Amino acid sequence: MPSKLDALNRWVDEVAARTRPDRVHWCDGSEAESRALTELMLKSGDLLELNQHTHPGCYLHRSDPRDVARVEKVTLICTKNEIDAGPNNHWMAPAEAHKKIDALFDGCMRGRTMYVIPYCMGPLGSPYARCGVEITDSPYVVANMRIMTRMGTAALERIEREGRFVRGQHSIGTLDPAQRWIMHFPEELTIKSYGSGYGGNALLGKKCHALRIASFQARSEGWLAEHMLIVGIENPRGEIHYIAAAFPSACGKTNLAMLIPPEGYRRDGWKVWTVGDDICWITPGKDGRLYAINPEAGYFGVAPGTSNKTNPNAVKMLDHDAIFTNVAVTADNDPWWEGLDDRKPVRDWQGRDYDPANGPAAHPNSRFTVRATQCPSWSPEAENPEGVPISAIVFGGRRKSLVPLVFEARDWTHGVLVGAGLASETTAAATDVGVNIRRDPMAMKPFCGYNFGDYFAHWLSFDRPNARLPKIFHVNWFRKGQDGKFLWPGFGDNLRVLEWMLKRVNGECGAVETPIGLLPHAEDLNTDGLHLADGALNTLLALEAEGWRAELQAIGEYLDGYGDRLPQDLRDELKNERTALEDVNESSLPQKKAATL
Ligand code: GTP
Ligand code: SPV
Ligand code: MN
Repeated sequence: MPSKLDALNRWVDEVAARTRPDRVHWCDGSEAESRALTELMLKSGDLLELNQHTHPGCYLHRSDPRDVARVEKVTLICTKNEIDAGPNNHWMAPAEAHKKIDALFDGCMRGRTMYVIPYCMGPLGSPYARCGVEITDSPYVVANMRIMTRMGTAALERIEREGRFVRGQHSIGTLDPAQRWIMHFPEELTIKSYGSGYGGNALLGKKCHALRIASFQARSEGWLAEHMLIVGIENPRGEIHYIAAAFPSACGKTNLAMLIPPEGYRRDGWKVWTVGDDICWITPGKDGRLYAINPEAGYFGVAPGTSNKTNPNAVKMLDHDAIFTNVAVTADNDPWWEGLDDRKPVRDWQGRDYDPANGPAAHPNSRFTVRATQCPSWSPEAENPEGVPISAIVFGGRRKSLVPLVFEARDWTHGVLVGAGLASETTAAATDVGVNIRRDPMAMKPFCGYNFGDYFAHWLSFDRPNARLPKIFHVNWFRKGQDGKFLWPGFGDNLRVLEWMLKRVNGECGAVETPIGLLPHAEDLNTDGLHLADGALNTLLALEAEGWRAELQAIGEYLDGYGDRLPQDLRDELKNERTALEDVNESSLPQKKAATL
């Protein structure tokens, strides 16, 4: 009798015939399998044991030093027509791409085991979840996929029921950067990745499937796959509002998702619930609201900067059963990174004796992998098959000047423009970006599987009769003063800004209308117990008209790059905003007066 697994079995046989592994192992996701894999990796040196008294079940992995982050130039979207991938992506014709990468896959698993990993992105029983199968020759990838996804027998059973899955084929190859490709074939629901064992290049459920392929599918199916955290904010009345926020890589998603409220807020009964820290799939519900699920089951978070001061929940969740990649170690064999505490590392991320002359002890993009449920603020709603209703959508980036702490978009179309104009200083999360500030619409520049022009149109299409859409905001935690220090304390204190947003959502406070959007009245932002520098709040909430005129011009030039795929509504919105801004001079701003009162 034909089974819905026939296609999967055939594909696995084909890949094995090409790559020639010594063995094929189908992952069941069991404890026994995980233990055996850990043993194997400890023997091969893929994993090193960390201090098992302070960190039971924790291991260190050191990557090849040439393989420490995503590489965007070799990350391709291979649609039939180049224009469908858009100017936001690197493109290659599918036939040429398959040929190139298949030649590298030829015989590449000789002497190795080929692992077949069935996985589910999203709660196993959710109608919004989607399955995939990753084939890989890296046991480190298997161990990470086990933490990051619902992997093994249950996922295979769902695939057998549905007969539908995304195909991901991965080999670390020789790890030679000159022979590295991360290719996506959205029209074939297929991913082929060769030559990297690192994070988003190799854990194919994450950026490759849950963003690039999923965003492509989402467009035709009427939903959104976004680079967003999902956090629940519970107020003293016990009401929980969920916020989804898109910040580019290494710009604060994990931190915001698990923030600890400032002391006064804690006393008053505020609580924070973590649903997701990186990826969010959004679908309109029957009631017109947008509902979000986190397709992931773990966090692959940035280590440097994580400490008891900045992110105590993360420190707590990392004291057992975690994989650390490219961090340093202390004399006690504890994992260590810059910003953790004032102990001294003894070995750096490459295993060398620590010498400050060699740079940071932990790689700036060093990471931890840990099960979501280990986070003290983990929300059981992360398992809700229907997802959580979204009250606010937030965009933000790292901007040391110009961009205010927070502003609200006038409406959905304006919000889409605000998202489309998002820009950020670049970070260590990708190695080859090479500019200081780049446009990163909706924080999806490296992750959208199709033309951004079409993507903006898809976003706009959610504004339809009977929709009850969330408000859209823009934030910037990274504004600096003339002394080069951050003006805003950030981290837990960001809850003050989220509280302002929720007041706006509930109609509990007004705002200052400006051409770029609605700015807070200074007195509506709770700064009790904060010690901001003199004039800091004024700067954080001011509209710098001159600078914004240049910013909107830059946004316009950027968006023009999408030619006739750019929706006319966005062009019109930007034009109106620019016209309104022409009439504003710095001294006429009500905001400055409000902020200094
Ligand atoms: P990816 O996992 O790459 O997508 O990163 P992310 O967006 O989850 O960023 P993450 O929360 O890991 O933060 C990245 C870096 O920014 C860390 O070094 C943090 O310590 C720092 N950071 C996060 N939030 C804040 C903030 O509110 N203020 C300041 N100054 N730094 C922050
Ligand atoms: C990011 O860069 O946004 C990450 C890390 O979350 S990776 O999985 O490598 O993409
Ligand atoms: Mn991310």
